[in-house]
Amino acid sequence: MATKLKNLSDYNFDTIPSGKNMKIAIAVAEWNYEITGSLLKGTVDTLKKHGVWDKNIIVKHVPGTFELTFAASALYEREEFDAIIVLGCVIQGETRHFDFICNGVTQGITKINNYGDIPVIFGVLTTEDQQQAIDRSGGKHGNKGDEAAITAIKMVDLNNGLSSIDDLREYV
Ligand code: DLZ
Repeated sequence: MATKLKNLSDYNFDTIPSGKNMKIAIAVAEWNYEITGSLLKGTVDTLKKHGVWDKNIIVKHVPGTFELTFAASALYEREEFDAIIVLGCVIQGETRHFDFICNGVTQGITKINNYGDIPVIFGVLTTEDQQQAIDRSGGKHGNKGDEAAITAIKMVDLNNGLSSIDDLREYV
């Protein structure tokens, strides 16, 4: 029996912390822009829906998903943002390029996350075909951009809480 896929945009609004005062940078790949443009729209709309101010959402475009690591590192170095979201879409082709780009970006973004300073949220679709990407960028499986926005807000809230020793007690 096929497993029912979770709609990426299904969540309980009331359980999400307010994004007021959060400053979020988004790096988005231009490759497959019919998909990544929809991811970007979902991300920005959802951030705003949860209180992140327009002026605190910064968007930077890069040529392809492989360049997202550089963009995230450069944005991280600015020390201005509470979180960075990277958005891309890699679709399986006939060559091994898919594997190299996917490995490159996942390892690159993981490395920045290992610093434990600010969260970098992985909003990259890695699909077998165009239809799977359409289904996950505003189609029948929701929009991974929504999910990236919610994850960013939750992680910033977590990170802010960790600066207080009282909040740390919850974890021991
Ligand atoms: C070259 C390439 C290929 C074949 N496929 C994709 C893709 O599906 N999604 C994507 O975002 N980018 C792709 N690219 C471009 C690479 O990410 C990168 O921009 C180039 O290799 C230059 O570094």
